[in-house]
Amino acid sequence: MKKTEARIEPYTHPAAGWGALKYVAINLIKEKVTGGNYRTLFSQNQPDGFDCPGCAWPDREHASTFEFCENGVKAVAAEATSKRVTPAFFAQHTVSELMAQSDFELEQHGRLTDPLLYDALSDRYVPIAWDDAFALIARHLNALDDPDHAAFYTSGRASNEAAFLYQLFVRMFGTNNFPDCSNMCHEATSRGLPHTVGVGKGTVTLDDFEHADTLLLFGQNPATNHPRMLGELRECAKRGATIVSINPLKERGLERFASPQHPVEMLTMGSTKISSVFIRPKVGGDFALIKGVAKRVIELDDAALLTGTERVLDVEFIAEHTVGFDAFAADLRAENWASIVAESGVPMDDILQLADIYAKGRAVIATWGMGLTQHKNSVPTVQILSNLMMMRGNIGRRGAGLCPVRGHSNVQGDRTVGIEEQPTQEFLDRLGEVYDFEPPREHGLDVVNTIQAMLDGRVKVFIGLGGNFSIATPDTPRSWQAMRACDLTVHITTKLNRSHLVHGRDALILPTLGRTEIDWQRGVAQGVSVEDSMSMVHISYGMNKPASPNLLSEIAIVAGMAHATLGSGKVDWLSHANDYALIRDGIAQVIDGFHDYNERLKHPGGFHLGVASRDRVWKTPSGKAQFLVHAISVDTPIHRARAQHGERLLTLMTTRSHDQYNTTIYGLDDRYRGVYGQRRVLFANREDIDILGFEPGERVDITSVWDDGIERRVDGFLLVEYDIPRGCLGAYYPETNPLVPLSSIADGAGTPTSKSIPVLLTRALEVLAA
Ligand SMILES: Nc1nc2c(c(=O)[nH]1)N[C@H]1C(S)=C(S)[C@@H](COP(=O)(O)OP(=O)(O)OC[C@H]3O[C@@H](n4cnc5c(=O)[nH]c(N)nc54)[C@H](O)[C@@H]3O)O[C@H]1N2
Ligand SMILES: Nc1nc2c(c(=O)[nH]1)N[C@H]1C(S)=C(S)[C@@H](COP(=O)(O)OP(=O)(O)OC[C@H]3O[C@@H](n4cnc5c(=O)[nH]c(N)nc54)[C@H](O)[C@@H]3O)O[C@H]1N2
Ligand SMILES: [Mo]
Repeated sequence: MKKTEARIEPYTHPAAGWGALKYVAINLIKEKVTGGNYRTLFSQNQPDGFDCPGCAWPDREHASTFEFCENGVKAVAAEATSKRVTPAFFAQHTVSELMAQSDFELEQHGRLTDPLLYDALSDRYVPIAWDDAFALIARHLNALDDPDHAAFYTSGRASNEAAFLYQLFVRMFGTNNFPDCSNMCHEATSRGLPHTVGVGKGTVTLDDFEHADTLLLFGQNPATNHPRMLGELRECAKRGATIVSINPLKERGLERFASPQHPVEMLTMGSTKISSVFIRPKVGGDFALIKGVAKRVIELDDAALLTGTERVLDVEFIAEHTVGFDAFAADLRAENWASIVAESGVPMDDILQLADIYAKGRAVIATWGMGLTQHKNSVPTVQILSNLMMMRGNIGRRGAGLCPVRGHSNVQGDRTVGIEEQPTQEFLDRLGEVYDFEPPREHGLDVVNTIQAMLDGRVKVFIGLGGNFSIATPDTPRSWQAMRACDLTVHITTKLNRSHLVHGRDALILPTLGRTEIDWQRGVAQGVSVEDSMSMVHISYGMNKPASPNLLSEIAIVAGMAHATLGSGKVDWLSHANDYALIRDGIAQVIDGFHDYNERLKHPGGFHLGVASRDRVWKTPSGKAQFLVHAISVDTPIHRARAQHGERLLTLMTTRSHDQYNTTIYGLDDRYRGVYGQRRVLFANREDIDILGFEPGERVDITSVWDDGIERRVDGFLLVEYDIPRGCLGAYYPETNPLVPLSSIADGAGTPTSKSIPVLLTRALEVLAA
């Protein structure tokens, strides 16, 4: 994408609409997508096309109308680019030279074409034959004293088949060390929900959106991150449903939306109002806010009892399906309003308004994203939200339910098929029986613990199935030190990224097919399957010619590593790579819900995997949904830092711009927030800017406040006056990852607290020096 001039210019149009189409066009031209590949855009999310690699939002039956979405088009264009990073490119550039390029520049070089080995003498990557690469991996793995000295990362684009084969290989090798991107993402959901409703997944499907009358959207920016969700919200708004956005920022895309699927709306420059109410907690204030809403629901129910009007609580649901309600209600009654207001940052009137909306709703859906999951108290927050929904029986009923909105297109599926560092004994038993081996029983390492183990010399080999580990992770200097301490780092990848440059003593880049590409095995085009955010499983077939004849599929790479490391005595790895149906047969035997997997994938749109809580079957120890009691925490690192530094201490949340996909930087604009041509910006409230004695437009350095004596700072951020609550700041990830301390994690989930970083600002050193 051409760089735009750096400027700040508030955006005044509806989200999507013409703006989106113009951007889409620019993108396609930028990527110089070759003629034939345009058709891929029209096969996206179609019954016989490929699953969009953009996000995990589901599609309507993989329906007849082409679901046009800017996010998907960018993801597809990025994969279908005609630019190539060949061995000749690496002959021209040393790794040190490439390190000086930005993530945006690295992304622009295009698709990797050949397997590569790092050569320390010349500081360059040089070509290596596939078999030699597999042999090198096997040599390193088999030389370890203990299989736990290796870690196997997964990013959420890997298909069910690739992920299942990968975890089988790794467990046969002997470890449960499966750090994955969910550890940094929706882990609070996956770890928190099982304790209340028994399953760590959402309970709704798209059909429920047709019947909901109230939608509560917590901590999400769908116009950028899940644009197809806006289409669904537009329908809800048109029907008259009440949509509330609960977010410190008033995200533009949640105000008005012009649907690209509806030409009339586009032609008339019309748009649909999405959210009618904006509730704006301070960053990290959701737990207290939801507790306040729940407390108010009890008060409203008390009043109803007195006046003899309809109860606000769903007493039947509570009696039949839940345990722990009395303790929960007693705790809510005892909670004081002053602390709810102070800790949520939401005025009392707004809390009452939200409670009223919730109490009036006959069918309520609660959705949530990273705004809830990347804080220290994220597990209690997800749990109290689930409890709030249980108070009125809003789970397992038409038009109502829990809707965590996942990120990567198959992040949910990867967990389902075994990418899990804390597997259940039941899963391991089944896996061991079906494949005739004794799986490792000890729990493995998540992302943060993997980095710590590398720093301590306990993990020496890192293998990454996709992703960009060294820059997506927190505490960048520590993460880099960790990667560089490894004996071997391996990346299975489509495009060049930072992690390839921050490498171990030996290092391999293994280029793979993207999801848009035809995957030929022995003359038969193979499909792979994925599970979306609403537990629908469907098949995906690539359409494009592979970016290079020397690419292997992820499955073939996993099979190659496994065959070289373990031999094919127990599992015939290579025949699994020749016919993916065999892998699906294995999944069907090991994991519930996948019976007749190959057959059921033939159904257009696939099948629903089944989620017990959706059917009001509670897989908890008591067999009931559980109300859980948690206090509002008033002694967090942020509270302690504020006690020390007073009003100068601010809470930073790190988020996505419109022109990035996680660590992949497509461009330098964030148009709905009015930012162009730059990324090092810091959104701040005007009063805070004034109190600190700065001016908007000045450059500042950001330092985190942590108790381990390590200085964590990033420099030269442009201060932008923004409509954000007092005491809060916003900036983009991954530039701000050096500020997130490795040990700052969500209790009970291990998620880096990338939306709750205590920081101080100082005038930029570069400015002071000038
Ligand atoms: N184009 C694009 N699409 C993507 C991605 C991408 O990078 N680019 N990433 C994918 C992935 S992996 C994921 S996980 C999803 C992420 O999608 P989202 O969950 O939307 O993630 P973010 O953009 O990080 O942050 C979301 C929102 O949280 C709000 N927020 C911050 N702190 C708080 C808080 O304390 N409380 C509340 N209530 N809100 C808060 C922010 O203002 C922001 O609007 O998107 C997926 N889709
Ligand atoms: N500060 C801060 N940090 C965060 C977050 C935040 O909000 N703030 N968000 C967190 C979240 S939600 C997530 S999910 C993680 C993301 O962490 P990751 O999943 O590790 O990162 P991505 O940027 O999605 O990975 C992009 C890379 O994947 C590779 N790739 C793309 N497509 C394919 C494919 O089909 N196959 C293979 N093998 N490789 C492919 C490309 O090389 C590309 O460079 O970051 C987390 N980090
Ligand atoms: Mo994510």
